[in-house]
Amino acid sequence: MNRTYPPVSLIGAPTDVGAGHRGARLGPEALRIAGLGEALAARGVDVVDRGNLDGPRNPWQKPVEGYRHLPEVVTWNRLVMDAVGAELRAGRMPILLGGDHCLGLGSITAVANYCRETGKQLRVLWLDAHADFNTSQVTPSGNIHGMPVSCLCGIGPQELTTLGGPAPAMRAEDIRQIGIRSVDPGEKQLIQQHGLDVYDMRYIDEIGMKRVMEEALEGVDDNTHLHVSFDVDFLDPSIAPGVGTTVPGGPNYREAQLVMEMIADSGRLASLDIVELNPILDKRNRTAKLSVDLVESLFGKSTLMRE
Ligand code: 4U7
Ligand code: MN
Ligand code: MN
Ligand code: MN
Repeated sequence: MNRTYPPVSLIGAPTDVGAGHRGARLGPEALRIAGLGEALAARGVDVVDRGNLDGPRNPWQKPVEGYRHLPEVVTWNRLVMDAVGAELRAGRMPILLGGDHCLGLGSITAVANYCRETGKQLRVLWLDAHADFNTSQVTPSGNIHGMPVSCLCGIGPQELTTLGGPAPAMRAEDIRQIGIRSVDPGEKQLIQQHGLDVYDMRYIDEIGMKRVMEEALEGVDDNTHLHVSFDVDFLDPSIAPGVGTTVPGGPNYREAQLVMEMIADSGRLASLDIVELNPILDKRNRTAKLSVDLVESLFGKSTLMRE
């Protein structure tokens, strides 16, 4: 399939304020060194690297009332929301290089507002081992990278739920979560209560990744803005060791490739987050290189010519 892609902007957000390990702040550099920009350019994509956003450092403190580093997380997400929104309005596809997954909040809030302005339908694919649907009441860690999806749905501290305006950024039915295999007890109840569409590993094992992706992409059409939030811990830790929160039993290399290829085939990819890569825990930048490889598939790389 020969598809042309809109121009892409890489935006680095070197954070780990939302995480329980330090090191994800080095993610943007590791992705650059693994050749992300060059790989996209080699696929004929017009790509510009905007460099890194500059936000507060990680004060490395304990949670306060169920949140760790809430003020820093708010500031970073405002910066990300503004940067992502500016690229979208300039007709460019933002690729957010995290950084920890708390940034999904700012990124998707910007995307959701852009969809409102342009009348597009939002569909988020959340590729992750975790559902990231915790609240301050049920979180076992206080780490806000476990809360972006609930905040996007309007559940969470006011500073985060109203980042982009008074209404919640999205509805539970706008998101499909794929690869999930670690959900905390209170989080499980919330997911059920809000009716999130979760394709967990058991479901993937039972019906296979091809059908899972067909279901996740169902209803995606010309008017859809497809946002992919790729938490690298989605991948099985045997192929992706460079993350702070590994969970065994994830998608293997072939399943992950298929996910990306089927998203590419939809032709609707319009924005992307690559988050939670922790180079400190990686082996010879292997997880970063694999991420670049998967992004190439997202941008249409395939073994043979396909119709
Ligand atoms: B990630 C966790 F308890 N659920 O809330 C939590 F298992 O963005 C992990 O998906 C969250 O990597 C992981 O702390 C957040 C934990
Ligand atoms: Mn995540
Ligand atoms: Mn995760
Ligand atoms: Mn993680």
